[in-house]
This record gives sequence, C-alpha cells and structure tokens, in this order.
Amino acid sequence: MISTTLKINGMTCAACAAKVEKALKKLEGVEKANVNFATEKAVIEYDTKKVGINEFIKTVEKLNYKVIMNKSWDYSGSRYSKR
Ligand SMILES: [Cu+2]
Repeated sequence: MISTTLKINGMTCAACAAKVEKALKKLEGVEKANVNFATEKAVIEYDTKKVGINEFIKTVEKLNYKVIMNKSWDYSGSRYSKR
C-alpha cells in the first residue's frame, strides 16, 4: 500500500472535491482518498497491484477536472506511463 498526492485543477467548491473523492474511493484497490478543493490536492492510499495513477487520471478526467503532472511527485510503483 502506497500513498500518492495528485494536484487537481478545476474544482471550485467542496462539492467538487466530494465528487472526486467518492469516485476515487470506488476504484478497486483504493484504500483511502482525501480530496481538498482549497489546496487542489488529492491524497490517495492504494494497492499498486490493483490500481495506479492511470486510473486516477481517467477517473478525474471523467468528471471534467484535470490532473496536473508534477515531476517531484512519487509515481514509483504505479502503473502510470506517459502517453
Ligand atoms: Cu463545486
């Protein structure tokens, strides 16, 4: 189980954050998800064997928000790959 932080663009209120949080928590392998619209960050605890950054990005984009990539974040152990 590892924890990663994503920066999400486009959330304007607590309801946006709650929506994203709920969708992330529904993914198989996600243990915990905490989304804060003020800091625009999502902290996700997950099982790298079941889920990865790719799925998180897809989930966020499906709700019409955007994940901002940051090289300083730790993507190790995730299935994330550049398109
Ligand atoms: Cu909102």
